[in-house]
Amino acid sequence: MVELVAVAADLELGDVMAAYQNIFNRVRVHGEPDLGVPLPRGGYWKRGNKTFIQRLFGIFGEAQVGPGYLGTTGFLSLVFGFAAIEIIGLNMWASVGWDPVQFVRMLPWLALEPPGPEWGLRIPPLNEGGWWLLAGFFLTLSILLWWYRMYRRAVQLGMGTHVAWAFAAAIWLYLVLGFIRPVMMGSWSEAVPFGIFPHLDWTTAFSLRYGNLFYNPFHMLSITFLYGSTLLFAMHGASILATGRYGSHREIEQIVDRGTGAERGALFWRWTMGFNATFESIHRWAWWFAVLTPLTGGIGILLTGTVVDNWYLWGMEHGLVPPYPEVYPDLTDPAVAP
Ligand code: 07D
Repeated sequence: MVELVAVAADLELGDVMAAYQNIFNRVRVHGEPDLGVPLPRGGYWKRGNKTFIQRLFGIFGEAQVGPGYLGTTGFLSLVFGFAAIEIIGLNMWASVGWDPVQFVRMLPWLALEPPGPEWGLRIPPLNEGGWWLLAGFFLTLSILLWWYRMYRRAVQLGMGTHVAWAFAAAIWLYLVLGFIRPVMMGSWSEAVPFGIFPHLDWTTAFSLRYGNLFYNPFHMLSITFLYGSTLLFAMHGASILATGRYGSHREIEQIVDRGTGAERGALFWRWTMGFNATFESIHRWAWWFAVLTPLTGGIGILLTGTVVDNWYLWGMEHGLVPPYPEVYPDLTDPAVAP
């Protein structure tokens, strides 16, 4: 086929290959919808077979939408997620006297706060933090069910469970912030409120209260992996796009051919930085950097207030931070101040 095109256009075969484009095809081929690989039926729900073609999606990704699979855990996860959002939303709406205009105007500032410190780990009345507990419970159930659904879907497809474990790393940080650390501190009031700006305010207040999170080595590590993830993503995305003209995204041919996109990409990085990840290992780099962001972050949050009360003073003690110059009066730990 390629040879025919080359002859017709009076071009060398190499020119045609080099001009290979993977996005800007003039012809869009529509075949039968792809329902996925045949698998033994696993689960109570029937596999969906509804699909449709959305041209716009085809520009960014796969044009075929569906078939989806909801399943029992997916369904229950949506139900509990909806219950959580409902509780959060209605509490916020109640807080502006059920005025729909104020609800929309003030939404970024509205909050559903956890119980006050006087309640410790006890269950307070609904309007004193009980709703927060209930919403948190439903949200956590929803997230855990969604995790199980991801895990099960991967197993059913005979895939590895890497996506589920990466999601688990994020859930770890979520649980540390909203459940594990508050339990260790003996108070729900330590947890994060629901709300757009309120949760950001909580973040700043947390950092200030515990002596500046920048001096927490696990916050440093988490930032390193977060920024590292974006760097790796950019390098990998750029490498594939830059070698797409040699078909580098068609992975299997890359293993057996010389002079392929993959080989050029690898050589490019050896030329420019002396070392290259392989086209397999780059995905392990990416996965680990992403997963280590919330994993190290969760450790940092867990240590705060439990093991270390003031990261600035901790930093001074361990030679990380220079003390303030003599011009300032002696610094007292705000936590032990009267
Ligand atoms: C949050 C957890 C998993 C989320 C899940 C999703 C739903 C949706 C929907 C209800 C992301 C569940 C939710 C399904 C429900 C509805 C509608 C993952 C999360 C499972 N920081 N900082 C980090 C930087 C400062 C502070 C991490 C940078 C200040 C606190 C990251 C800077 C202060 C905490 C990071 C900076 C401060 C963090 C987050 C710069 C005050 C954390 C990693 C340049 C503002 C968290 C150890 C992540 C953490 C965290 C980056 C500055 C406070 C690396 C770049 C000094 C309190 N900060 N930070 O993946 O882990 O989050 O800290 O200034 O708790 Mg920080």
